[in-house]
Amino acid sequence: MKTRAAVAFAARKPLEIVEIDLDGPKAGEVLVEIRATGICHTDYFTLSGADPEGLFPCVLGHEGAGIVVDVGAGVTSLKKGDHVIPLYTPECRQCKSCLSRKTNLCTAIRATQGKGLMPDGTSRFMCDGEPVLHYMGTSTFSNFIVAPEIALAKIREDAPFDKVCYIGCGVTTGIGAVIWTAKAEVGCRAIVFGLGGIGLNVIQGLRMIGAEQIVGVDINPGRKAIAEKFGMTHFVNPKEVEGDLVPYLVDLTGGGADYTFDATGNVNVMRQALESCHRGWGQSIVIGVAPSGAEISTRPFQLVTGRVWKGTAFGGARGRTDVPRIVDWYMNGKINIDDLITHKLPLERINEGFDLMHAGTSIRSVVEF
Ligand code: NAD
Ligand code: AHE
Ligand code: ZN
Repeated sequence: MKTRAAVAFAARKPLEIVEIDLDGPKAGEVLVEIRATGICHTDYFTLSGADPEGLFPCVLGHEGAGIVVDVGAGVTSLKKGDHVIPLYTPECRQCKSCLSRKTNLCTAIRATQGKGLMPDGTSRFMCDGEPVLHYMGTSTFSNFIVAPEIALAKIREDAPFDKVCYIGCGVTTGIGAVIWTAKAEVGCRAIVFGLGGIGLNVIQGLRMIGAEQIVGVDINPGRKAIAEKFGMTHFVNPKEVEGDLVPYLVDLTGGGADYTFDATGNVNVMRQALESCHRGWGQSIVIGVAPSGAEISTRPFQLVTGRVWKGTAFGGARGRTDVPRIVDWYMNGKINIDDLITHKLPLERINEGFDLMHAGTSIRSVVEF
């Protein structure tokens, strides 16, 4: 069949909207019509050429929602007409990682996924007779995709695609980093570095669990008002702080934060986040994705004196289990997604979504098919 898609033919080039070929689902796979997709900073990161796993040509996008159109042989948990959110972190419930209950990082298909291929080692996308690669196992910048059954979360049918697509990455990552990775508790003090599509969901998660103090740090003063709406108690613009940022934040949080979160992808900020933690117990959660070759550093003394550095992927969420619950939270009014979706675009204007992200004008742009 044919599908309309925004194809990344090469790094650092605008996406091109073209009709490409899509093979039907093989055994264990599902054909999905994507109805809406968000644009995450990670899509830009890969398009920029900074991603060691970035391969071209490919169809980017990993924050989508849609409807099952067809299923391949052996698929039992999904049927035509089901509403789904594709998962870049699948949940097979059988691999060593899933069975460990210690991580959400299912390893069932990670090797082929990282090469832009389906689990059988081939691509379902073709353009002019040449293969086009998948991305993160999702490729939601295509109107139709094929994805493994284990990489699709079935969601309720009354949830609007143009909102819950954001649960495919940003919402789950931010809220999950607080509740599943940090396991932050009522009354804690926290600092969130980077108040974009992820950081604002960290703030929302911190408000949900009853944090006492929620400090937001961003170089874009335009983030202050929206972050306050989501629960931020103190805003810090590093450009307006005289002297070092870390002692300023340690002082502001009464000796350091119980939890800090990096949602910038900047390794210098990650160091500031670790060093702003409270001596003896503070935990710093790395969410941001950093370019190929970038490394984090600190004095080992920071760890010797009890600070903990942790990372999180997809907020520690087990997608098929947790994503439908987060959709319920949205539908029951427990979380706010609407105010974070600042722009809606047709597929033809998807490149504007990247421009808006750069300019710091958007929180999330959503493309509707
Ligand atoms: P975004 O562009 O919407 O937001 C980034 C924010 O960081 C912006 O508000 C920007 O002004 C701010 N910022 C930039 N430099 C800063 C600095 N030096 N100090 C303070 N603030 C600064 O991006 P996003 O979609 O929110 O993604 C944030 C990061 O999280 C990216 O690196 C992305 O790749 C990563 N990410 C990781 C996961 C995961 O599972 N670990 C999931 C989604 C996104
Ligand atoms: N390919 C990159 C790493 C990118 C990365 O860390 N991705 C996150 C999700 S970002 C979503 O916006 C993730 O889930 N990581 C775990 C995994 O298995 O990829 C690189 O540096 O090679
Ligand atoms: Zn993302």
